[in-house]
Amino acid sequence: KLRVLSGIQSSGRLTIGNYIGAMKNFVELQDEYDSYYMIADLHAVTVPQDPADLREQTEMVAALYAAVGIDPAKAAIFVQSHVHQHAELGWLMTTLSYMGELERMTQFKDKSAGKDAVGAGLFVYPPLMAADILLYQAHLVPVGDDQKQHLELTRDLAGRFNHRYGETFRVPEPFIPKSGARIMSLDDASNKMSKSSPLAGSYIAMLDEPDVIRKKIARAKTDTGMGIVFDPQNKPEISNLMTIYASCAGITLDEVQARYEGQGYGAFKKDLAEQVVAMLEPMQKKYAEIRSSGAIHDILRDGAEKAASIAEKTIRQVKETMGFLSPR
Ligand code: AQP
Repeated sequence: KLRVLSGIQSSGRLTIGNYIGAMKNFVELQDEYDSYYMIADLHAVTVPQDPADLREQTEMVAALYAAVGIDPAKAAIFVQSHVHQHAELGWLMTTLSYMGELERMTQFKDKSAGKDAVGAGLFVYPPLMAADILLYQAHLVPVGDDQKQHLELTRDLAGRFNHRYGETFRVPEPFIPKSGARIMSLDDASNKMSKSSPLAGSYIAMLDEPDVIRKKIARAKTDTGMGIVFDPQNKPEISNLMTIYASCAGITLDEVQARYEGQGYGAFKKDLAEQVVAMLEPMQKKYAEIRSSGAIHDILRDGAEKAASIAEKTIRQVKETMGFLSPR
């Protein structure tokens, strides 16, 4: 079986962007692939996190994985910091990285823009992500569009390592959805919808209550024109809402457009809210069940065990190849 690895940071409340761009594919790939889905808590601390919040968010992401349909019997669900090999290979990948290529990463530029003090962890986020993927010799990495550049770097680092020390890592391929790979913010369609945004109105959290969802969508920005027409260049806001609609309803953008021909924004937004609610409600119900059952800790223990057995094999080989003296 080919292998898949991906993850989501426990850095806030997951949004429908995270679901549509990434998690939805996690679920779809689990039947065909040997799948590993982690909660990236080591990545989350590249920006300051309150300890109690971090614990809660980590458990929240884990339970959401299970709630959206990732089956722990098929896929390993695990916490990144439970498998210490991530930090270890992350360091080795950092030593393989160049300052110049890390400085070119747009996520680093975005997250450090305008800040007086920028954490070094933010700078070395991409080599840690490379380690996450390469540890499992993953063939495929399902991600949203914003992670494409980091994946390209991962491929470069794998190639560099193989070239310098001999064939060791599989060079992974990205798996990016054709539609919905970049859900934009509800209040500014030039920005990505992001779970760490301080503006709650800019995103729909997967655990937002139905009435909150309805309000947020009613207030979502739209242009002054008319018509439910998919045109990301000239009508970025309505196009973004149409993308969300298509994904939630499981239909194409053309079908959305046809369905709302001649109708106004008001009617469309009302229906969109109901589509989002209908998609999220069963997940929220399952989420509540999983959280109250306490089952998540067993799932994470099993997941980490399964992940660590592969990660340990890779790190051993890497250290041997690089010339680290093995303990006797
Ligand atoms: N708006 C989005 N549209 C589509 N996909 C998205 N992803 C994130 N936002 C969108 C995808 O979700 C996965 C998890 O992302 P992450 O937690 O590793 O960090 P991120 O990419 O930086 O996402 P966020 O939500 O914006 O987190 P914060 O705010 O903490 O930085 C990835 O596959 C990502 O592409």
